[in-house]
Amino acid sequence: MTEHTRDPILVTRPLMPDLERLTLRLKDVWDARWLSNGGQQHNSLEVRIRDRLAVDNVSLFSNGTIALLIAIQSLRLQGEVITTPFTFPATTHALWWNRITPVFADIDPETMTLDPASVERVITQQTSGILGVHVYGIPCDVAMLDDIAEQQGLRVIYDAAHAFETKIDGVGIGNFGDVSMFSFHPTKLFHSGEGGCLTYRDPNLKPRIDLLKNFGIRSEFEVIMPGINGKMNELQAALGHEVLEIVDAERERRFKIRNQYEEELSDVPGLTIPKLGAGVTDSGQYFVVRIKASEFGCDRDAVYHALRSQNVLARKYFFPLTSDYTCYRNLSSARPELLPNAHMVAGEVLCLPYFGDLPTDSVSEICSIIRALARPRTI
Ligand code: T4K
Repeated sequence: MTEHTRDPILVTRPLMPDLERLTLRLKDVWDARWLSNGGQQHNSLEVRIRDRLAVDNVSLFSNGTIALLIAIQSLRLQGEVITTPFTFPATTHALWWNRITPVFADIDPETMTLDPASVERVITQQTSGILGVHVYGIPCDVAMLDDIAEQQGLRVIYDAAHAFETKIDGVGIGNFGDVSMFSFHPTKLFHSGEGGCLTYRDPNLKPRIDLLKNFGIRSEFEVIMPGINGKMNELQAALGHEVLEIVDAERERRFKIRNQYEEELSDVPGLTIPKLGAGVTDSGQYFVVRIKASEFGCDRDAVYHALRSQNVLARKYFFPLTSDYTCYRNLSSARPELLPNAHMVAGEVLCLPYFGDLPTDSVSEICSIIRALARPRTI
């Protein structure tokens, strides 16, 4: 094993708010002696998140995955739901835990999100909904997907785990589809230790969603549906409040890093940096590159290993595809020949270290390692 002289450079580091400020806030929690079940920190954070995401309705959760499970329950989806295989396991698992068969559709080769034409091809009598993912904060083709859903009488859920700051023409990404889920895991730009939320336009969903995350309890002696425990507690919410104070500054720092990466990697043949569509606001969540082996000179895995040998822990989000997991690969929609773009993209992507504290020297070092592997540019 190689001995490294310095600490690993991780793909991300969580935002750590000022400890004294957090302690002051926690003093309020201690004084109230109220730790969960809709406390003051939770309730006030819910309002702040609603304003921040510029949406009409929000429910906070203990993590993003349980929020997604409940989003599916809240819309009473059943049978089959069409989804992308290019995602984190939670997206597909959330369907399975609801006894729904995931039906994989292919992705668009540029945006890496669900391809609406592919979605249309796999709609059947059993289809009840579409579950898209705004992967890396890049929005799905929400206009097309919402349109298909309306025509076919389907519901739409967006996994917006990576998309806290994403907007389309100034409209918060949580306003599309029926329900959107955001993750507040520490690896996310905005976090609450663990946590997440659902956003939705229909205010009538709020009572149902909030009951579902609290065991279905309506009053002391009344349980009206089989709910679960998905509540965000006061310690999470207190942390979330303080992280919210420093999110804007973090985004600015990340954008400087993005600019440096873009400058230092701009002329590498076979390496592309995905571009956002017109009017789309950058979520600041990930910095991803795509390696086309035939032009670059070696494949994505070679780059991954070269970085690793120098203690740079870039990540292959999202390889393998969820359709290739042993639990899903026998589904008829999981056949690789049906998902050519997803397979191509999963073989090309690499998330490079991306967080505000990442020193400029480290960015340069990472870029040098990558450039040294690339085929020399022919003039
Ligand atoms: N949908 C999508 C599309 C998602 O990407 C996710 C989560 C979800 C749904 C589910 O939302 P949650 O239920 O998680 O709220 C990480 C995160 O755990 C996961 O939340 C995230 N997506 C996924 C993309 O990344 P891993 O398995 O890569 O985590 P891990 O432990 O390898 O950490 C990643 C890096 O972050 C490491 O380099 C270490 C660093 N790190 C991590 C933690 C937890 C820190 O520096 N400090 C920390 O506290 O999944």
